[in-house]
Amino acid sequence: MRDKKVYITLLIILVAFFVVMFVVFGINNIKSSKNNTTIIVGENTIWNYDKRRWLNITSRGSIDKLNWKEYNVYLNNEKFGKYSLWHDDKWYAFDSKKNAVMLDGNLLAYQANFDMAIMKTEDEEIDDRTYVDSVLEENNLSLSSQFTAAYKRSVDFDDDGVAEDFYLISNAFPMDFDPEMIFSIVFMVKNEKIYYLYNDISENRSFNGCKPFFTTFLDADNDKKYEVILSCAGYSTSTQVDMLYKFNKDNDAFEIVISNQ
Ligand SMILES: [Ca+2]
Ligand SMILES: [Ca+2]
Repeated sequence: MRDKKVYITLLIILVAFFVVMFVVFGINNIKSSKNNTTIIVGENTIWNYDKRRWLNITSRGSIDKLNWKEYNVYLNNEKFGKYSLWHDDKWYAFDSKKNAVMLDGNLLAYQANFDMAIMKTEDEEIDDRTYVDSVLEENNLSLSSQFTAAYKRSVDFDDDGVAEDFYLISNAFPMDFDPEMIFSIVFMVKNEKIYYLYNDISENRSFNGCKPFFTTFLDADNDKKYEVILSCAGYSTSTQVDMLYKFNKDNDAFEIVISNQ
């Protein structure tokens, strides 16, 4: 009799445990699987996220379906407002009275069934060259290399209350010097460890290479973990590459979730 009571109690505890687990994790899972968004990056990239999958939208028919919808528009990482967008050879914006509005700056726009967390960050000067020098050295590049872009952004990317530094160095498209190698390197430093995002090094064939820039730090899929959109412009502006990176904890490394190339 006593044994039976113990079994029943254990069974009740077990059932209660599974019910709680389902309520906590199941509901969160169902909620997050319903997140969907369309993100526009510059003139060359449209990403769609639905049912946990990212897709590039490239066909004319699919792009036409996005026309005249209202988007949350950001320019140079600053909130610009809600505007209808229309795409022809590039994106055009219109206010609620269908008056044309100038899009002057790096465009990021999204439409989503959630409020996207987009971090406000700014390029900062690199005052301490320790990590830049160690990255140059590690990639067999001269420590006296000149740059055409060199800055960092401080972002609490993993939300632990301490900012990580994202460095960007490049000598792509040099005008007044003639390096042997053209390089563009982007990396994060956390706890004195270097994590590469982008590392492109090639011989100087004049105006080859791609100059990277941070488009934005954001939580694109609303899973409460930040991603970063890194873009890269070739000498001719039609060749912009846009890449969405997330940090893969299992591999302890950044990985590209989706890219337009
Ligand atoms: Ca942090
Ligand atoms: Ca995320």
